[in-house]
Amino acid sequence: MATTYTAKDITVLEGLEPVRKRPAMYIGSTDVRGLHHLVWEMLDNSVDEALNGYCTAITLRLEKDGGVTVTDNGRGMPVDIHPKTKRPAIETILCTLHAGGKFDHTAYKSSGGLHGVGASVVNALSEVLIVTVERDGYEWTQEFSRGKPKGNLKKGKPTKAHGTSVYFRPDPEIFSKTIFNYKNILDVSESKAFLNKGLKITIENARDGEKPVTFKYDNGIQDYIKRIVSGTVLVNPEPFYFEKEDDFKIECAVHWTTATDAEIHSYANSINTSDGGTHEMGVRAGLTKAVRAYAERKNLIPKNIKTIATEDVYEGLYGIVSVLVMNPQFQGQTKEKLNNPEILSPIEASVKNACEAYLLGNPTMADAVVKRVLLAAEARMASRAAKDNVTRKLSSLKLNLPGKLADCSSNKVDETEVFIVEGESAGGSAKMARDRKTQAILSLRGKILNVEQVASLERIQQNNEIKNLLATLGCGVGAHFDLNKLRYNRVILMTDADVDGAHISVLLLTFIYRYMPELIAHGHVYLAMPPLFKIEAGKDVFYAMDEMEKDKIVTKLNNRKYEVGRFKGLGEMNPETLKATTMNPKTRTLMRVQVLDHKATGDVFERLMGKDPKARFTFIQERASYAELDI
Ligand code: 28G
Repeated sequence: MATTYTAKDITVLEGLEPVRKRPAMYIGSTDVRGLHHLVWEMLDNSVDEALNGYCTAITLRLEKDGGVTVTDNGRGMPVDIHPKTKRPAIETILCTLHAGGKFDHTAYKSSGGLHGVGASVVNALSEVLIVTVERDGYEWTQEFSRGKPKGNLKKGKPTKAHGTSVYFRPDPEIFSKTIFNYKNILDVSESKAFLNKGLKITIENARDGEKPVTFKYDNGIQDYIKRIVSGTVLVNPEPFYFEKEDDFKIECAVHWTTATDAEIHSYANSINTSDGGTHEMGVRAGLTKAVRAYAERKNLIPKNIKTIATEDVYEGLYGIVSVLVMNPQFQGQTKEKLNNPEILSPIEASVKNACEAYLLGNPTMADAVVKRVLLAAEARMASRAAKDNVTRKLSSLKLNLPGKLADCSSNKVDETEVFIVEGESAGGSAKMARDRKTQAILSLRGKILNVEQVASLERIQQNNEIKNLLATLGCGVGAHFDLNKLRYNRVILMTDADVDGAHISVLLLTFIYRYMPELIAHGHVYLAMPPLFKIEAGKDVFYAMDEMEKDKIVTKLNNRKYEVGRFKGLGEMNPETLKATTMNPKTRTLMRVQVLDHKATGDVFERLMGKDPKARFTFIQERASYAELDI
């Protein structure tokens, strides 16, 4: 293997005193976590050699004396004499802070954040460190204590091999605890093996007398994803796998499962980026675009689903993203987020292309994936509808509802209704008679506009009663009408069973018919049918909606003595009677307003609400005597 690297490429910075003075600044803490950073640092140095294609095997050995030995078969730390320091490169690497080659940017390195502190930090914080290098035909050794050389670099026996081996024993003056966690070391080592396909990592544990464990995964992250999804139901039995290297290297493997949660494990230069970052974002966006494009191309999206969202594609998705970048930018409190903006759109574009090709090439799996994604989209829409119900309730807390509205308490639009009543006393009775949970009362107490005589919607909307009505219904008006925002399932006009009552009903119906016709078309508008007569025969009480009904009842009473009373208005009825006759869904009669003939209806309204008051009233009286006041 040709090595053109020489000692003059090293940038010398400073000594190791600062590291021993403030260890936490370099390794995060001096507890067990910090202790393990020493191991990760060494392991990462070896992995770096592997990332750059010079190392195929790493051994990590827990020693009986509490130390650790990390060995790799890479190029070996350079041993030539540095022209400035006149010391061997290896000594400079281990005894100077931030010592690094000038050509760093041409190689991948796992260094970044806490991990990037260098072998010198490990040296500074170890009571003993012995480095053995095989390179340039010989074995070389040097020993250190607490960051200082115990002697010069020694040239040993000749060897054709190459590699680096570092034994270190953490300094008990620095660390509160110096016992390594074997299980933790196994786990981290295995993930490094998964992320570097073909790399052999062996863990020996002489300390506890365990058998060596070797990790080697020739299919890298594809083996890793298999492990992660084992035990779940797969939607695509073969993962989507993608790999590409130009300015940087990207590799990802993805399974869709029937699980409702999701996990993307992301790594940058073999370091776990648990907070994600630009690599993960690029993959997510690429997958979404690919699934969307495929589903659109194959016409698989039903009408009720507006669009496939990123979150739909993400549901049940298990994936691994691994990137290698020259200059990783780690961000965030714990440096566990990758922030290299330049990789985002190339990743998105290439993942999109590759995933779309994967879907097109595997139609059976692709259709299963699309089905899974559409299911998530449906669930999302259903939960949004449920949320809207809550929002409705919340919006009533915002006090933008009229004071004249006594709202109901239910969040479920489907079970609710609003009674529009006219007048103070009617409103009072209705409030007492209602079921608070499902029935709301809006009392209109001012002059209701005759909209047929007012030119613009703008002017109509300035009318206070209309304003209150619009705020109560919530569904907007005219071009802004949105039936989904209707706050009640039934809008019930409840006016006195007399000429004035009918007049108000017609005014309201005109407004609704002109400016929110969908409300009628979808069957949301009703007329309440309060009784006009009360017939008492001894203990029996009967109610009649009109003359005809009254006559029927009276005839049936034969020769019994009876008395007929006439309600002047809703306000006159006691709440119990109002409830039983007009409001209780179990005992009342409602009339649903329907438009059967638009042309005829328009004419009727014009006649009703036009300039000729005489024509208007005759019509109402005529019609009011019939039970069917459909328009
Ligand atoms: C055994 C414990 C951990 C290592 C190497 C190989 C080279 C090296 C190490 O160079 C200067 C700084 C970063 C590149 C590089 C050898 C180039 C040519 C190396 C290790 C230059 C140090 N020949 N293997 N350092 N680097 N293994 N394992 O530490 O930019 S450290």
